[in-house]
Amino acid sequence: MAILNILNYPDPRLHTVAKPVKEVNVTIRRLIEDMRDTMYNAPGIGLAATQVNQHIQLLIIDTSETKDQLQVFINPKIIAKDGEQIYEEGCLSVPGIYENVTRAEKIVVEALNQDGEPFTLEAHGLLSVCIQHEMDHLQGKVFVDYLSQLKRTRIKNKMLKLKRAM
Ligand code: QAP
Ligand code: CO
Repeated sequence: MAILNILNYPDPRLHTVAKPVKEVNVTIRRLIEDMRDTMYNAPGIGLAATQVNQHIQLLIIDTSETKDQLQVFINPKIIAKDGEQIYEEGCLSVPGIYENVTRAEKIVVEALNQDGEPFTLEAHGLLSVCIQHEMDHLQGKVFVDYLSQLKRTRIKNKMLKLKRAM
């Protein structure tokens, strides 16, 4: 069991674009285990490899109450989206900040699971928001990038101030 370091906004490494995973091997499976421990420890409901400074297309999610329903998405692709929803989002890389973001209500996503097998999933509500939020990380995008310049600057300064106080 290993708890990985989570990059904090405004770390420039959070804007790295992730590369596809070529092979779901033992190295990837070990990273998934460490990301799972890191997410449950935080605690969080979603974590992208980008946030632990691994720039590959891998994300994990568990939106269950019981924290025993881990979902792994490798090389995810959104093949359909529909509708709109507004959700107050947070992020383990932007601790203490929660802001409304508008996203698609329904998505259909294709990905590989931890065994390298392809699957297709239709997601709504929180799970849909979470997948879209984590997939943004793989493109180097953080949810605060959807906010106004003014809000983003305030959040940036707050985060830098917190870091200096540590
Ligand atoms: C992304 O975020 C998400 O500020 C996952 O102090 C969040 O797990 C998608 C967390 C909301 C959809 C809706 C945040 C933990 C966890 C914090 C998280 C904090 C401690 C965030
Ligand atoms: Co996040």
